[in-house]
Amino acid sequence: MTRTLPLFALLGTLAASGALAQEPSKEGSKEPAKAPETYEAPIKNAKGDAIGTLTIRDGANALVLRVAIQPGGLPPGWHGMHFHAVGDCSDAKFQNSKAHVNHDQSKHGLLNPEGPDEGDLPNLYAAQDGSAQAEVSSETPLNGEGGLKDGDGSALIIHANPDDHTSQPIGGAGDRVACGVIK
Ligand SMILES: [Cu+2]
Repeated sequence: MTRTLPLFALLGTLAASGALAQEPSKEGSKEPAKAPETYEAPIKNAKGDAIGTLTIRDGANALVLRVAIQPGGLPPGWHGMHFHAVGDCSDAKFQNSKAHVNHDQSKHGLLNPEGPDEGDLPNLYAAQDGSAQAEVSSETPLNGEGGLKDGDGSALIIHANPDDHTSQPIGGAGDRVACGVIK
């Protein structure tokens, strides 16, 4: 008895410490699974009419942006699309949204060796009827430091022309034709 009792006590201690050691590491290694935050806002043209919707889902690895433009919303063809620095779509030329989100002064362009800036996104293609559907990802977060929902928010801007993804400052994308506030 005097020999077996300490053995049981020892096994019991090991089992208890093993259980204690496992639980915190389980919780600490991964965020508990939860649905990504979803943000939705209208996209408006220069007249202030809603032409579609932007939906952002913000996950641990990437932000996923979905753009849905209704028929008649855009001229057919390719359109540059970027996150601009201020969540203000109140003027007809959308200049209040300022330049691209770009905290580290990178060059513009997904295909530029000195880029991209944080606002850069792939082009959006509008069909013959002026509608468009796209889903793209970005490493720029929705929340937190450097996120799209910073103090003054951000804007999704759709341009008149395609972005060549290399030339400065906006890849030749031209006028700003549609805008959605991200705040
Ligand atoms: Cu732009």
